[in-house]
Amino acid sequence: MVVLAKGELEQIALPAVHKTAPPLADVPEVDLAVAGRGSEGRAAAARAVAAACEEHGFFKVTGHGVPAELLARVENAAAAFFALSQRDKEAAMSAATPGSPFGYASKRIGNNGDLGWVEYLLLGVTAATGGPLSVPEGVVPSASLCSFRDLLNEYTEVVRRMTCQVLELMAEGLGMDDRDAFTRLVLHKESDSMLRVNHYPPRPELKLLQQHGGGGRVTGFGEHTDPQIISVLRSNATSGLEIALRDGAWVSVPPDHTSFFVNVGDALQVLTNGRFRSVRHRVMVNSARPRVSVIFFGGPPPRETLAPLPQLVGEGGRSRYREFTWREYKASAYRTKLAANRLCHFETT
Ligand code: GA4
Repeated sequence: MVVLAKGELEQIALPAVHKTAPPLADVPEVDLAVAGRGSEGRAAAARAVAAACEEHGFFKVTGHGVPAELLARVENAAAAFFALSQRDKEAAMSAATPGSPFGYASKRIGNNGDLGWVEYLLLGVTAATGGPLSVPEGVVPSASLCSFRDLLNEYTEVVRRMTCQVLELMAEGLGMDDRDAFTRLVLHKESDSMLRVNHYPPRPELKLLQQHGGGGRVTGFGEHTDPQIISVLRSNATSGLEIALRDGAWVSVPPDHTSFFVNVGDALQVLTNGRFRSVRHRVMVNSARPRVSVIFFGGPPPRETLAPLPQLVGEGGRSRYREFTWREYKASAYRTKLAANRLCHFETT
């Protein structure tokens, strides 16, 4: 643990990681433009998606068609939001969407004492909660915040569509007859999907610690798997994301602000009976540059029953997970610490 900063909320011991993670040399890549060009391109893309989900639970998406201009607008609006005073951010977003855990928060992650060098916005983006922001009077110009929320809504709709293309490729890559088995859950009007905007401020003093051979690495967001079906992340050009390989070794993911990165979540590991791997990942703080990331989490409706899909268990095959609802899984996940293995409580014996 290292204590890095002064000030009331900042006098917290942040989890430190000492070993530098080497870069992942061959990040699996799927080009959606190629997938759109004829049946051979599509079949190849579907195979590549499935292979990446089996090996890492992680891959990069290029040729996604999301306009660079939209990505830049979201990045700039997020930077402008996080540049507001602490008081303004807290006040402006406390009413973002009623009910925990939505809104603005700093350093505290979840409800069970996890801390990270990060501030973030967490928004429900289901049909029911994706409404406009309510801004307390006299805090910040309401027009700018409302347009920020509008922009995030616009971004969400575009990314949700792209996410569904990826989910279809996953189903095809698994050889499923029902190509919509995953998209149906994320497109459902009660789908429990979320958008997260993270800001990891730089820590210039880490450079000095590193030069003196000390543990100059601070955790922005501690290691965890995502509970949902799929997470689709886009960040600025600052490094920080790391994933754990099958053997538990950590590797860093070279940033690419023109692409998206996809994580398999716990729910998809269950639906595929463990064939796809929910990837353990974390974010380390950069010493020189702020990192801003925006993540769309595609989740099922709360009442949806999750269990390995029969076609993926096969006749006479063993189901590795018992049946449960997304509501049940989410409640259980929110009672855990970030690094916990959440799925083990749902495994069959
Ligand atoms: C990880 C994925 C999403 O960011 C998130 C996170 C949530 C939170 O930040 O409040 C959790 C975390 C995430 C997993 C376990 C619980 C819940 C923090 C935590 C300790 C919004 C989500 O759905 O699960």
